[in-house]
Amino acid sequence: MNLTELNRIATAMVAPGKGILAADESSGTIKKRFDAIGVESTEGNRRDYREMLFRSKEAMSQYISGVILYDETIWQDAKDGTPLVKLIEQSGAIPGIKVDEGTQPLPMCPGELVTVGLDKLAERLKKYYDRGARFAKWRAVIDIGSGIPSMTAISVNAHALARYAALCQAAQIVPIVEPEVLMDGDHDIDRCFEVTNRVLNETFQELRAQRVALEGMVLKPNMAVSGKKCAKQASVEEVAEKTIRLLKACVPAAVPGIAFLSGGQSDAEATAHLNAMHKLGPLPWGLTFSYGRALQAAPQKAWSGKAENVAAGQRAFSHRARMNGLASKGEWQSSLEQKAA
Ligand code: 5MM
Repeated sequence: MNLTELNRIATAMVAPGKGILAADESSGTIKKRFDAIGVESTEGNRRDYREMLFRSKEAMSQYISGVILYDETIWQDAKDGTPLVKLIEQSGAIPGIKVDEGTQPLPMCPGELVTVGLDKLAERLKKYYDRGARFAKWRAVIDIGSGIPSMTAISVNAHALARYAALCQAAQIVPIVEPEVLMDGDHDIDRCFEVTNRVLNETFQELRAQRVALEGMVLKPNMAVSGKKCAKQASVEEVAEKTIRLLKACVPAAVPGIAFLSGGQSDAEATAHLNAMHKLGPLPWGLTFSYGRALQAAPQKAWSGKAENVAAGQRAFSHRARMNGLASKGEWQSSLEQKAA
């Protein structure tokens, strides 16, 4: 393992002003997104949509540091025959790959899930590296509800995250470690804080136990937020203050960067929260975005599957990427959104 090189890539992934595009929707998830805009989820339509994003010159060259791909996409070519991975590299961004194989019910723990995909992962990582992937992603899902999460679910998911991260580093690939505490439910922000605290502590304990080099990874956590159905929604300032307090308590300064998931927040909320956190600096790690929905909802709507809308889709993507790029430096203002509208 070349740790200097892993650290160089991890640092580039969280460079100020830039963040990660999570375009690794599995077939089921992208179908849901396409259903919402009335587009059939065929292999060709998925390719055309992602090609539109990766050819968005302004977004990709100025605000996107890396792209997380799904297995289908990493092997696909653009309409002109250029591999989609090459389009990403040519824009100056780093290609990455989602390597988990989704979730399964966790035995003896009703309502809880464990992420799977460790079998043969070493072989798959080698193929992805040869294709150009320089980082990977594995997402664990922790739900908050009555009597859950159990320590069993937190512990087995943390164990799998660390096993994955060690395998990535051995294959010279930077692991994005994503333990997502879901924001579905009616819990308040303090319950989210308490559960995320337990999840992050357990995750770092496992990472250390399995000898993962913290300097060669990126953490992708949820923010401390109120559950979507909670009657009292925390303010932007409270989310920023509690999230930074949580991360400072749990994430060692050796970790080069933290890139948040958006988790179902609106585009504007995800941007405002990241921006507000940068007002609380200096911070010991790079802090940026690795959004899926909060970067793609607007371009999906603008594109709607029509070739004549490609330029509009790219404009919408570039706008959200720019807003989040500014937020990753604490330089975003809500008036910039109104101007664009
Ligand atoms: C883009 O969505 C990713 C893949 O999800 P599925 O495996 O369910 O299709 C997802 O892991 C994503 O990378 C993160 O949750 C961040 O995306 P959001 O939309 O939460 O920012």
